[in-house]
Amino acid sequence: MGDYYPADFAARYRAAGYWTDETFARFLPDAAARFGDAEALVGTDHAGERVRLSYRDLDAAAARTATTLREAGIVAGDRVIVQFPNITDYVTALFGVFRLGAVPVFALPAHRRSEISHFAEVSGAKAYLTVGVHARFDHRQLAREVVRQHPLTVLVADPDPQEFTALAPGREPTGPADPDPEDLAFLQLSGGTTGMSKLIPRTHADYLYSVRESAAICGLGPDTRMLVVLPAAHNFPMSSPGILGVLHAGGTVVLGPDPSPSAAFALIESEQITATALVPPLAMLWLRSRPLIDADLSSLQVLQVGGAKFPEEAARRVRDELGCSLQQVFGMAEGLVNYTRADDPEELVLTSQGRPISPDDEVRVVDDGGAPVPEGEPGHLLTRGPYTIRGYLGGVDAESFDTEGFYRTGDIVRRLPTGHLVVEGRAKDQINRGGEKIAAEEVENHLVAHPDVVDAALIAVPDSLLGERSCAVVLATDPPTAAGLREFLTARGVAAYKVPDRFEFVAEYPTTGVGKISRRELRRRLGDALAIADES
Ligand code: OOB
Repeated sequence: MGDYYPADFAARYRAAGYWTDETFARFLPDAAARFGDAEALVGTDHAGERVRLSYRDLDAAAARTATTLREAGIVAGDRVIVQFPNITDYVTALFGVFRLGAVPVFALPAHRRSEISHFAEVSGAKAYLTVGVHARFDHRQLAREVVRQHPLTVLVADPDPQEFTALAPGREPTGPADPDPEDLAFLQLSGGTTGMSKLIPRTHADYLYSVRESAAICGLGPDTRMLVVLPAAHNFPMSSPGILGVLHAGGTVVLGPDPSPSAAFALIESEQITATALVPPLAMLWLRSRPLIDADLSSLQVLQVGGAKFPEEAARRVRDELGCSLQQVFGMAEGLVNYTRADDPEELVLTSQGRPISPDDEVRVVDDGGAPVPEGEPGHLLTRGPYTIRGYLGGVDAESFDTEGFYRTGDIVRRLPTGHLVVEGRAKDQINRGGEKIAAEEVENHLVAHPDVVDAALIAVPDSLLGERSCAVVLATDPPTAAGLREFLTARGVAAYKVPDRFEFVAEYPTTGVGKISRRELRRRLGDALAIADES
């Protein structure tokens, strides 16, 4: 059994019925037994072919993919990096890995050599599952670069896997493994604040509890038809309630490769979609585009928005302009997920980010010194509970967890008397670029590797569409150009969304009392500069 939670807490979560014997190895076999011929998954495969799979078909495809993985040498407990766009091969590969009792490491399609190599190193991954070409980028070339440093077995969902193994269903099925429900099920990625992003160990029992409860809170059932346009491996579309919630409840997952309004609206109409999840910039784009696109969206009952703060003005437009209700979702890959509920008063749905899933989610809102703030006042959000991690992979760090095991989210929130949370800001050194998280230090480390860069600070600047964009404030001897630095970062294999949106070159930094770079002062100065630029 894994030691992911203290024994007394684990016993309590079991006794409360939160943690059960269910595991991801048996997830699809169980769903196939319950839902058989019902439609489970709709989408396109790696070849662009339209695919419709029943629960039975999907389970069979995963069972045969597991055979391919097994023949490639993957066994229970192995870590396997999984990097896919929103295609049906992702789901069969993922459940193939689960079936073997192997442990997926979830990469995003945007990740490049820097990130994939890092995941390989810290997870000790044995294999890497990916596609051939996606969005004009050849993942086989990426794999080739990664395996130079890390000896990974690479399987590629493409008829031409080149020197790698083809990821396709094998001839025979492989039966499900029998992992311990309290053991590691997969590794999720943290948005990160320091260095490279840390890996988040989630267990079968803790995660499946959040999946089941999320599905119940969101009222999912066999009639649910959910469109997934956000990157499918992110925690929000994966489990809040996402792909896993829908498949647990017997509904249909429709994978959309393209979140643009024209593509998504067409799918909503043709697939009779009832629910979908977006980050705020996409929700705002959908709102703006609604009058311009002729599509029948009447099947859509609920739009979930999360990953970053949804501006209230936009929230107020959802019902009238998209003709569906809004659900706000405030979650984190480390655990805690909050939802506004269907029967919440409208004002709470529009102005809060919801309340926790579980009655045993412990929430503390504290001041800088760690003392609780009065109810309704902003403070640091700390949390502990039946599906929130107690430490990252590789051990507890005192910065992220307090002595009682509470996770320091880095978010500043207010808690209302109803238990709903309102996100007011952030204390962590992270940029939230429309839901995509960028750890300032990670990008700064890449920048200071440039021979002309003395020091660098990455800060968030407000943006009307993305909420925030990133700006690198660079101290350099012989200032390189912004274009030169962008190229430098790209050549280092950094994902495009982490490359700063703008660069400012300075001769010195404002410092704090203790001599650290004052990001607040940088933001203020930059804010002034931007305001002046806007006026001119
Ligand atoms: C989700 O997960 P992560 O791990 O990518 O990012 C978590 C962080 C939170 O700590 C917070 O800073 C921010 O993203 N965040 C929000 C938010 N939802 C997430 N900030 C303001 N308002 C919101 N509604 O982003 C995630 C995981 C599961 C479900 C939904 C989102």
